Amino acid sequence: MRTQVAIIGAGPAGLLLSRLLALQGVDSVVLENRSREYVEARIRAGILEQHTVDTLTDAGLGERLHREGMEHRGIYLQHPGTRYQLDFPELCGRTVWVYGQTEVTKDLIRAQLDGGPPLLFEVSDVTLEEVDSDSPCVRFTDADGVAQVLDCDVIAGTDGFHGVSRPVVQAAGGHTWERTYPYAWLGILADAAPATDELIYAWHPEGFALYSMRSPSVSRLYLQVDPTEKIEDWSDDRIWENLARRFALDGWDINTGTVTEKSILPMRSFVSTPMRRGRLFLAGDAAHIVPPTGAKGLNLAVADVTLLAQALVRLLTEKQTDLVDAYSDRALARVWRCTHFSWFMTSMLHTSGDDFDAQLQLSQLRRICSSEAAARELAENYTGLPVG
Ligand code: RFL
Ligand code: PHB
Repeated sequence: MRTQVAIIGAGPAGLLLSRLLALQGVDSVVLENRSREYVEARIRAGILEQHTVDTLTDAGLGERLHREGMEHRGIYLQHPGTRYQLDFPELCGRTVWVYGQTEVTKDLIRAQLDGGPPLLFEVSDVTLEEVDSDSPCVRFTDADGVAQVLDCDVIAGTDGFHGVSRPVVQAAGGHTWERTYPYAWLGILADAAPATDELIYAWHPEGFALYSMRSPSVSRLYLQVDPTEKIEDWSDDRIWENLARRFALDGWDINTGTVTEKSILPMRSFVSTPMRRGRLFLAGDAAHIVPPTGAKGLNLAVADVTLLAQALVRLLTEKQTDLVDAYSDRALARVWRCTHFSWFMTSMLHTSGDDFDAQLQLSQLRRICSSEAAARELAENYTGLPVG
């Protein structure tokens, strides 16, 4: 088998890269170790920045997004007794969209299987070879158990945090930074109409809570919990009681409903540099992880592959290396901005039990709710800074 770009991993980064390359006449093959059903069922991010929506729309993937997605003009920041609305268009001229990563992935897979480049599910034993040469290759076992070799010009490592690509880059030298936070999120999906028109980020002495949604009839809610908590110890009643307490506001009530999914997610920041070794390029969670408080993970993956697609088109069709040479530094500038913003939102909203920390957090929240400059800084970062 031969292709121009071998793409490892069919998450949003790999699938969108394949699509962007195809639109520019560059061919690729996507290799995914899980099944289509598994990939389409994973519940993850829910907020798309304006640039993500624009990128998907320009790539011909905006039809269902614009029909079923919900444009949000802001968020609420809450601390006991106060719920304050940040108006994004007024503060920075941009909005965000609520449209689940699951739906983005389904749209991308459908487009790929409908006449797009090859996408192979359930491959195993993926190994990357000769990445320092101009003709690397990928060895793998296909879904029928047959050993295959995929020769290519470039490999894109879009195989997420636990993939095989990042270790290959790091083996040639590099650096990683990591911060593990002393809290986790307990997330639920519920058949309940959201009791809010926009997301609520709530500070509470018992811990952070986030009110999000997937549709007019499905809510997505999160509670800060200790990372050692076991999901079996959280009955639905206990979860709803905690949510009701942390979001409490006079004259307002949460909407409860059947819980259809619940899990506990660890939170960490992680950055791996460089994002390139020879003809192997990393993008998305393969190179970096952010805690979800800033809603940045999926959007960063889209920003990476937007830059990478431009760079690879220039390399493979114009034989110019300037953009691939600049890729890692350009991508990392945005990665660090989003890493900072995600850390900032996480640090401002999660309680540690320390009263001094709590007073600083409340002071910061009051500042954002009373200063247009402080609110604008949050709005610009939340809605996404320009890619480039
Ligand atoms: P993905 O989505 O992890 O996709 C990587 C793909 O590579 C496959 N893979 C391999 N394929 C072939 N060979 C191998 N050896 C392979 N190893 C792995 C995997 O099966 C997978 O299909 O990475 P990508 O494309 O970079 O996309 C990044 C986003 O998925 C991620 O940043 C966000 O979902 C992060 N994230 C969240 N972000 C938010 O902004 N808000 C959220 O609420 C939110 N919740 C989450 C999340 C990430 C989670 N993970 C990774 C555990 C909740 C969870 C549970
Ligand atoms: C979500 O809807 O899953 C979501 C929204 C905003 C965040 C994190 C997760 O900051």
